[in-house]
Amino acid sequence: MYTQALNEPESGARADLGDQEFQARIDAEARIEPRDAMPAAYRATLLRQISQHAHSEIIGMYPEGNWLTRAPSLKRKAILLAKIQDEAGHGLYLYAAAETLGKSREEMFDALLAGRAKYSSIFNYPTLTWADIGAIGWLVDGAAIMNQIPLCRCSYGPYARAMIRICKEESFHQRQGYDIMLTLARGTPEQKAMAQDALDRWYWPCLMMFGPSDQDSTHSDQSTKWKIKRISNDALRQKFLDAVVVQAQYLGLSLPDPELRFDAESGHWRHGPIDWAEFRRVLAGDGPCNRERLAARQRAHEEGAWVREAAAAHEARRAA
Ligand code: FAQ
Repeated sequence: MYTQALNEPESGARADLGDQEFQARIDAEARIEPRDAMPAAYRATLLRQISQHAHSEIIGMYPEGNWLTRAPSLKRKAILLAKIQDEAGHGLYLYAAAETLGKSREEMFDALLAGRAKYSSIFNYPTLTWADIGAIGWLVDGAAIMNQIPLCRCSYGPYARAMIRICKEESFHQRQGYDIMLTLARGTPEQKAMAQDALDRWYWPCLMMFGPSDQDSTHSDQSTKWKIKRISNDALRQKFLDAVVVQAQYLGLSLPDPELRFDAESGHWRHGPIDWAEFRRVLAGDGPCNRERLAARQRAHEEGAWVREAAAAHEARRAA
């Protein structure tokens, strides 16, 4: 049985599509729009992924926000401020895209604040030095772009369209991070050591960002059939690694992966074993900063209550 979108379908939209007919539309590369009929499971999968993605953008502001007051120059501070504001915007586009599937923003916020919703594992790691801001831009935004470019062709229209602008902004984020790393790597021996230390700490968590390996990924098969996912977790991780190895070489930094090797037959770099136990621990809420991130978000929500109340009062007065 299919659920209807929140609103009645516009004339012409069919609520009675069968599974095969829906799949045929997907196979023909049709864009699914909010008022179209869709299987309940397709709607639920999108809501899960898009809301997790939105939460990631919002929680993702915290590790970088930690360095806003300590950026090494006015220029670096202005760039970092703009980047963090972009992340807030990405969260808002994504919440708006998720709302078109029939879930309210308040419900999504509640799930995040109550610790029921997931967000990307990567944002549960600490930013110990300024070089971490470089590593986040270079590697975390680099991984995010790798994952998000294929999402611009996702079968669900509002998500795909949101991703186009997000990817453009992520490219600037990636470049600013690499620029910080380049400056540090070409700086004093202490600065270069700081860049190396940041790379050492962010490399493995970034490889984990792409999600479990394909054989352990619960949603990949169905999401690929529905053209929500276009490239598998492992294939994206591979593309990321191939890019990062060359970029690290240019920086004169080494990857903390003793088993890293070039496979001449396939033309790809191969990483050593990923510590999936650590990944599962972070997902279960026991990463280095899970509690801190959630507490910061809860505090911000409480402290922002007066803004929501003022906006509601203004709207009520305007309507009257
Ligand atoms: N962290 O079956 P799969 C950014 C969960 S945005 C936490 O493979 P799926 C911008 C997964 O949810 C970064 N959980 O799942 C920025 C599922 O759990 P569930 C976020 C993870 O959905 C930069 C279970 O494991 N990007 O960085 C993770 O097919 C700098 C099984 O996994 C997106 O969200 C993880 N890393 O594939 C901001 C992109 N990986 O729901 C600030 C959109 C997996 O059954 C500063 N999302 N899980 O309870 C996606 O592409 C997909 O959802 C994947 C996972 C690829 C993340």
